[in-house]
Amino acid sequence: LGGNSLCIWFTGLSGAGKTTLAYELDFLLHKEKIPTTVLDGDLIRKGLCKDLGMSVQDRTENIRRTGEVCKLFVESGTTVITSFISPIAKDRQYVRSLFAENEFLEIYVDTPLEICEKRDPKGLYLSARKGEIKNFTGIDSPYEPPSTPEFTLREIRDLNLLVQRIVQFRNT
Ligand code: ADX
Repeated sequence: LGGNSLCIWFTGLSGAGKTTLAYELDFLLHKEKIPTTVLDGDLIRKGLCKDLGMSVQDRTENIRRTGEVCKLFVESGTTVITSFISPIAKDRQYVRSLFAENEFLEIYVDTPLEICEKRDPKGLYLSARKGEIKNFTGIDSPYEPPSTPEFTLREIRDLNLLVQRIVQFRNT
């Protein structure tokens, strides 16, 4: 097939669009004959990480475990696309450190809090504002934006350019 397998790491607030983008990218890379899989925080937290909550320490462990799983996928020849808030910069840095420079891509889904909160697809922001959920990212728990992500997506919904650049990146 040519090209190395990648870890493509989406980060951003809840409701930013990470999961939607991850599955769209998965579909488009499949069309390019690149073997891929998606790891989504909501699903990982139902299985592998079901013992973890939303404290900063538990989020760190969630990201650490997920990073190790990503490493296994990449080693076995599958490009892995993740969708986790992953709010803490040093946790994302840890995952990055598991990979070679040409294997890891951080994609910041830079949707402003106001828009995420307006979308509120799961009603969680409303609950957080009412104080029913504690430690909600962006409300009473931190989000540290990436300082040098490989890509930043703001209002982009046309992923074809991103796909082209990922295909190029694979061949570096
Ligand atoms: S992370 O911080 O550890 O990376 P992860 O992406 O796995 O988070 O899970 C985030 C998802 O958990 C959100 O999309 C949301 O559905 C749900 N969730 C539940 N409680 C919280 C909370 N306190 N803060 C953020 N998301 C929460």
